[in-house]
Amino acid sequence: MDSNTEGNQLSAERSEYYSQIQKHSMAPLWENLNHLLTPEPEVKSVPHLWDYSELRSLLLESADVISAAEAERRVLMLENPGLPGNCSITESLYGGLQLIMPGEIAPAHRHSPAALRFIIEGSGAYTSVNGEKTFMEPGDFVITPSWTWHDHGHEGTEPVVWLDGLDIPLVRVIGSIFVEHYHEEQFPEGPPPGDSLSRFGNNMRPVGVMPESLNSPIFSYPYNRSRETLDKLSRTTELDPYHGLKLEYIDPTSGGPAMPTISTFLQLLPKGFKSESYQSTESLIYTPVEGAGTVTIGDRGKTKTFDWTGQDVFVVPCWYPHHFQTTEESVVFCFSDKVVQEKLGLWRERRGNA
Ligand code: GTQ
Repeated sequence: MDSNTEGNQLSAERSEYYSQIQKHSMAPLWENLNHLLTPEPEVKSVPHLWDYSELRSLLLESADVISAAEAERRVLMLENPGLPGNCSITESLYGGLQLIMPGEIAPAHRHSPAALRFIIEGSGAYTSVNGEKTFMEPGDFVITPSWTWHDHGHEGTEPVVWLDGLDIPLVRVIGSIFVEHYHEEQFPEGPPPGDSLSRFGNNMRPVGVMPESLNSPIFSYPYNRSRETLDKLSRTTELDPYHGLKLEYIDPTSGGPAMPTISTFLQLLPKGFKSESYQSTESLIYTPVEGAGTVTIGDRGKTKTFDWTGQDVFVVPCWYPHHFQTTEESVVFCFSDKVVQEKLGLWRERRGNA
């Protein structure tokens, strides 16, 4: 017998064995070890950019297809092309563009996954969290903590669009998905609009009150304040070669991230800035607010460069090296699963190509 025949026989013997053990819901680790434990992360999601100017009219058309009330949430999910049918923008996170038209109400519900909103266009719409309305302006960052009642409404005159970011894939893999619908269209009005920001958003807090939630008690981080902070700091702060000037949204009562499962950032990249190559294990979803530039994502030989401008959305999957180059002063919002990875001791980064 030559060695080839011997090999074929062996593999026939093995595959017979494999089908035997499969009947008992067992499988050979040795056939899987190499793809199970890889020297470095290998993910299915791929770098991708959604060009807002290209998809905007399609998004607005959804208002002719279905009402917010019927849809419950009229959202076009941003599905990563590497994860078709998965309702995921990355392995751990969900992204979508939600549209609300004047006069509409997206009815009250609550769910175990947490949500963030980053406002893309329009004004006059609000989200109500446990009865506190937050009116939303482009660039505002708004949170809906896990299991809080929320509905959305619109008292203005133009379409309003925001980017939804949720931790659905993460919560789903653990299994802990719950949803409940409120018995009325809207949750009863509670504190006046802006109440949480007044109480907790000015480096002070009401005496005797210590929120016990894992979330920031602030539901809205208005763009004008964050933008002003970036502007002031940019005049006196040395830029980080990898991040430019990058600030994290925090829970002022703990100093930690605003949400327990999603990290959120706003970043200023000056005109003509070229960042150094950077990679980390968090998967990142970006949406530029102002400015324009490019992002190059991937390894030597297998890189993709995307042109971006305000309102686009793009993804940098786990462990993809990437760098930015701007043609204008730019402000970019991003969110990721960094906080989860850090809590589990799994987050890593690599600066430069070393
Ligand atoms: O606004 O509550 O994009 O429940 C997906 C699920 C938005 C929301 C989404 C949701 C919401």
